Parts: sequence; structure tokens; C-alpha cells
Amino acid sequence: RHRFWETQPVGQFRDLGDTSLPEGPIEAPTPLSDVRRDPYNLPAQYEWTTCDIDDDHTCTEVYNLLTQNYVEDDENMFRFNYSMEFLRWALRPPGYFKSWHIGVRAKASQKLVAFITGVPARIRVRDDVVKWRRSTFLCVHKKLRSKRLAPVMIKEVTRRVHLENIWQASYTAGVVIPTPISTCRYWHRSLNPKKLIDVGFSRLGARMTMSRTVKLYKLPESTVTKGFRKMELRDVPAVTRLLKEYLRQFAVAPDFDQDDVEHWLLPLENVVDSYLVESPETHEITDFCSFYTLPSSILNNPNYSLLKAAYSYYNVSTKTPLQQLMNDALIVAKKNDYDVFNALDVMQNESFLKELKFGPGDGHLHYYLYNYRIRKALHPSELGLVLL
Ligand code: YNC
Ligand code: MG
Repeated sequence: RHRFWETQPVGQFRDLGDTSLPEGPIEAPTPLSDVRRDPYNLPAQYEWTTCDIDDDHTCTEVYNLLTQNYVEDDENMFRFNYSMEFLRWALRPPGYFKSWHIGVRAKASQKLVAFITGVPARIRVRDDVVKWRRSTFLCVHKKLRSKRLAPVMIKEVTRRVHLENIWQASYTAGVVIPTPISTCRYWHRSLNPKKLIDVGFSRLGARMTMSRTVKLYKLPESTVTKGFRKMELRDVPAVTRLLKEYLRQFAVAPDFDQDDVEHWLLPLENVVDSYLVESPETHEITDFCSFYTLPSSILNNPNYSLLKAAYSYYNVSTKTPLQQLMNDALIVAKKNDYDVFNALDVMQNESFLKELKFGPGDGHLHYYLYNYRIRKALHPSELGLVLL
């Protein structure tokens, strides 16, 4: 039973496989004047706050809440540690709304105890481009769990999204709720196998020694593709064209314009890295790859406190084979001291994962749409969308 999610306009488990239901919005927009004006009620000891993440003090509070209470792996060995620069990047894309950065404080102590956010995005589902909200960073302090605070926060952010005349949302989660449009898996490519084994992220394979393992994952010193270089501001128009054309083939994908590409893909130190291939002859931009930086805190290890992880983001190959392009991405990540390179099995990633020595992880990532029905779950390779 899902006491909350069964009341929401999302695909319901009981409707799975019912081909008589139409694809598309589940509920029509209501007139804006019918959207509730007042915030939802919180338990009496708590109050809503809008988090101004431009403000260093507030941003630090958000950072601390998430670093101590956000997503952990199943065995509670690692916890995401999004940096402040990352949070500012993720929460301030073109056209963002401050009112969608929502916190909950304890009235007496003014301590920040919960957080939820949305950012605007245009996402295409098959032929339908809609304004969406992308949702992340839902977090409730560990001491306040299982008190049904999350549904109130989701309703409140939904209300504020409706006030901007937006009626759809996309989000991902590790938990199964009604109803995933697709279920993906993370794959991991060791860059620093010794550290990964020391901290319990991976295990020494059967019949393997440490030195053979280190040798197995060794990468060349420099990239092999001619014309491979970091993306620059002047590349924004070409990268936008390349990406637009490439993302067409997927059932669900963002609809990026140049401003989005500048924000989401232009390199930003320790946040997002993008490389491209410029043909040495024609100077045409033919290929593109990118990853974002999301470290995890290593809980309870005497020697290490942080795992430096790169996450595969958007990659486009037209001339360079995707496998070679991604191998170059691994090489630059290794050079920049990342411990592991992670990738979902979305887009065409399955074509290189095994060959480049990625191993499957044990967690799943489920993709969801709010107020939008898809008749049949999608294969991960039909997804052209990576959420942070
Ligand atoms: C989750 N991750 O099923 P039912 S991902 C959505 N996403 O409801 P309570 C979730 N719903 O099943 P707790 C969820 N996790 O009874 C739980 N739920 O219908 C549902 N963890 O609430 C759950 N961050 O307050 C149940 O649970 C109800 O105290 C139970 O709080 C949950 O950001 C949570 O994993 C996740 O901080 C806040 O466990 C807490 O356990 C926590 O009793 C660690 O809640 C951090 C963590 C989640 C990361 C993420 C995506 C969020 C998407 C939110 C949905 C947005 C919908 C779109 C809005 C519409 C806009 C328009 C138009
Ligand atoms: Mg709760």
C-alpha cells in the first residue's frame, strides 16, 4: 500500500498493462485561481522556510543537512556528499524559482531539518515537449523519519510548481513507488582499485591479487582521440546542435537550448566536465562526452573519508566510436584523481560498459513522471535523460 502515492496523479500499479488508458497528462491543469494559496500545514513545532542558496550561511546549512542525512547505499557505508558549488549549480539553472528551494525549520531552534527542491526543465516524451519540474534533494533529518513529513513536503512543492503554471515533473529515486517509467542500473568502473577495495566499495575478484587488479584497471597516460579537448564557451552553439540531433532518438529526453547547454554542460571546476572532439581538418565538432562530480562520504573508515566519483552525463558519438570516446573520458577522470567512474545503462551506454570494465552495481535507480502516463515501462536504452 502507498497511502500517499495512491492519491497522486501518477501511473498506478493496478493500471499496469491497461492499454485502453491514453498516454500523456493524467489530470488537466486547473485554473491558477483554484490553486491553494496557503502553504500546507506542518506539525506545530515546524515552519516552512525558503532557502536562499546564494547566501553562504543558508547554503552551508543545506550542505550540512544533506551531507549528514541524504542518500546512503544499502549497507550504510557511503553517503552522497554534494558540494556547495554543485548545489548552487544544480539549483540555479536558467529560469529557476527561488520559491522552489524549500526548507523546514524547527521553530524553537531554527535548525534546518528537511529540504526539497525543484528546478524548471523542458523535457520531451515521445513527440510531446512539456514544461516540467525536475525534482531532487528530498531529505528529512534522520531523527524525523517515518512521521509522514515527506508527503507534506511533496504536496507543498507541487503547490508552488502549480503556481507557476507547471503541471508535470520528473524525478528519480532508489525506492519503488507508483510507478517507474523505467528501472536502470548503475555500473562502476574502478579507477583507483586499491582504495575502492580498502574502503569496501568493491571486493577483490576470485583468484585475483591486488597487483593483478591494479594492472587490469590501468589506463594509458593520455587520451588517444585526435582533436579531443575541453569544451569552451565558444562551443556552446555546436554542442547544442550535436546534442539536439542525438537526443531525438530517445523516447524521453531533455529539450536543451543554448542557455541550458551553457549552464548544464560548460565545464565548472569540481562540478561538471565536458570534452569534445574537434576534427583537426574541418574544425567540426563531431563528438562529445561529459561527467559530473559527486563525491560520497566514506562512513566509518579509519584511513579515508571521501570517495571521489565521476558520473557519466551526456555523451554523443558521431565520428569517434563511443567506446573510444568513453575510454578517453576514463583517462581524464583518472588523471584528475577520481576513484571511480559511474554510469547508468541509459542511452547507448550498454554498448561500452562491459568492454571498458565497468561492473554492475547492486542498486537500482527508478525514473518517474508526475502527472504523465506512459503505457508501458521503457527500456533504459530508451531514456535520454540523466538527472543529478
Ligand atoms: C522518495 N525518494 O513511499 P507512501 S530521491 C518519493 N521519493 O509514501 P515519511 C518517497 N516518495 O508509499 P521518511 C521517497 N521516499 O505511503 C519515501 N517516499 O505513499 C514516500 N531519506 O513519508 C513513501 N532522499 O515522511 C511514503 O518517510 C512516504 O521520513 C513516507 O521520508 C522520506 O530526492 C525521505 O533518500 C526520502 O531523507 C525524505 O527517508 C527520507 O522516510 C530521507 O514517513 C534519505 O514518502 C534521502 C533520500 C530521496 C532522494 C529525490 C526525488 C524526490 C522526488 C519527490 C517526488 C516529487 C513529485 C513531483 C512533485 C510534483 C510537481 C508538479 C507538478
Ligand atoms: Mg517523516
